Amino acid sequence: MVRCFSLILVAVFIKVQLCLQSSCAGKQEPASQEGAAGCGCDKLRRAAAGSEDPEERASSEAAVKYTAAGNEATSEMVFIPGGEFLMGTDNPGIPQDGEGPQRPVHVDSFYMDVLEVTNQQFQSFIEATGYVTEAEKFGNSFVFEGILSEAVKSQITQAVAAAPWWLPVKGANWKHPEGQDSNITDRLDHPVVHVSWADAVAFCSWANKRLPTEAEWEYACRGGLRDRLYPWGNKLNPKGQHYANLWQGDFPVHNSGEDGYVKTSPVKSFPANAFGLHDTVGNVWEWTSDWWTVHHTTDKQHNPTGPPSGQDKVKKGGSYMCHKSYCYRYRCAARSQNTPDSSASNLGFRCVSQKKQ
Ligand SMILES: [Ca+2]
Ligand SMILES: [Ca+2]
Repeated sequence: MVRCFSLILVAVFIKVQLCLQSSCAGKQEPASQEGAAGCGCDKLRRAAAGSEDPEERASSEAAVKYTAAGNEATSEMVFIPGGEFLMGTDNPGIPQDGEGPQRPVHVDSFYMDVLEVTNQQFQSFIEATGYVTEAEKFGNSFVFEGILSEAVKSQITQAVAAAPWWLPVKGANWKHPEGQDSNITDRLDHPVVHVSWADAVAFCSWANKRLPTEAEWEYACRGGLRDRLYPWGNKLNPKGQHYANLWQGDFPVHNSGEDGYVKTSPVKSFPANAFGLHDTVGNVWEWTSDWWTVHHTTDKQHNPTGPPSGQDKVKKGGSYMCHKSYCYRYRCAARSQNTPDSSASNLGFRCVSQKKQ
């Protein structure tokens, strides 16, 4: 395999910009920035994208084609009682991600999917609507090298400097997560991956739901706990138990799978938080509706929705690829971003609604 050591790699349809900034993990909890090699999943970009407004595209497609609700196919929801919380942190693990400052935010009550949207649910959506995802239109998506077959890897001639574990794989999409020689038949209860922001919006619209704002997602993640790192508290593994599907071992070369999974896990494999939500942190990253910014006011906000426009959308929660040495982002206050047309093997979503579905 030939690896192209340049900052920007142009594949047939893809341009990848690397996460070379020291934007990833520190080794000392919670605020060190040393050893920040870059996890590489926050700058996956498609060169052919950007000619349309993704928000406009997603909402118009959803409005025209996907108004029929498929409620039976979508996740159970739980009531999230509104209230005020402290969003972000004054002790950021990754300051350049805009985790701080800590600020008072009020969110109204809403309902949230208990689980990440699964392959089964996404399949129902596709069958009902004929929707074609962006990864299918582009003909490729990003896959973590460690989960690819040797056959697929042997066909790839380019990768990314400093993050060579991300490979653009021809034919990778939601139903072929590791390329054409893979399928989802044995993981229908796993979270769907390789969905772009617009794909996620289309699914939620079809289900008469929507993506959560970043504030709603973080409020829900915290489960009513104040100023804690994780949805369950401050200890990563209380009493030696794993509470999320993360990476154990030496990233990116060895995943011990100590938590039981080296790739995605079936949703609900780990304990719920106090609101009844599973896998908020870990398993797959989750899209939110907000545009990305690292600048936040400390004035109290009510139902903030983020900047009116931007280049990237906010994603929350980290994934099964997150290890403290590279991507200490499996905390409620942590955040990252991708262009709206990005898709990858560790990025999914869940939906929310003002009304019970
Ligand atoms: Ca794991
Ligand atoms: Ca998650």
